[in-house]
Amino acid sequence: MTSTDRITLYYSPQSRATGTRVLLEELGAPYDLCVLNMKAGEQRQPAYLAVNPLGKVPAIRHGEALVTEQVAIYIYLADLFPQAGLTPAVDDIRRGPYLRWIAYYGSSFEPAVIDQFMKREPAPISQSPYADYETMLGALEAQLAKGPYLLEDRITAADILWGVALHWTMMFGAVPQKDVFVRYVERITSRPAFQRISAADDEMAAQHAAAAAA
Ligand SMILES: N[C@@H](CCC(=O)N[C@@H](CS)C(=O)NCC(=O)O)C(=O)O
Repeated sequence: MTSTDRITLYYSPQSRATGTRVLLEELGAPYDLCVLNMKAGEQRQPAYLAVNPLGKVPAIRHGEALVTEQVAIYIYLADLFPQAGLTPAVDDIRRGPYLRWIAYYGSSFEPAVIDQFMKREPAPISQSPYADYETMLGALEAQLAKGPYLLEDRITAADILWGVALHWTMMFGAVPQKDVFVRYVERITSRPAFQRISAADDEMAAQHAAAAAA
């Protein structure tokens, strides 16, 4: 499989798939969308459950390879287009920290944010995958304070993941609008790729809402 083979992104606007589309644009990757109207429940239909049994987006297909889970998708795509410069090479000293912060998103940040948003009692610290919400967020804040990016001077795919994620989690009030997060999000969302996809998402989301209501 090569980077010239087109990628299919299973997509729904204003969802966790948005960041993957932004990444594809940043990478200059050739891709097509397979759009699901989640407002109409298409993600729970058998056709899509055959792609991702969880009924969640994003998912990508690249030739025979089907990849679900944002963490895997970001690593896969950024490695596929090394010329875009968004991934440290395997022998780069920054590779470890890069993988660390991408994995941190899925393993620690997401479960913590959902518990926080749902006002759920977290598991005791020794059993929780993320210690506790404040510690989890504090470690991220300390890293971002070194700025301007997660790996300090160099933007990577990890920043697209985190910039987009902090954008929506702050919007929903699941993450506090601390200066360091606000400035970081602004750095990512002001980029042309995010601006383009955000505008396209607004339009697509309005069409989906109208179609679901009809
Ligand atoms: N663990 C998955 C979670 C993806 C996820 O939660 N996607 C949401 C979109 S924001 C979804 O597809 N929700 C549709 C549903 O469950 O009905 C990942 O990181 O890719």
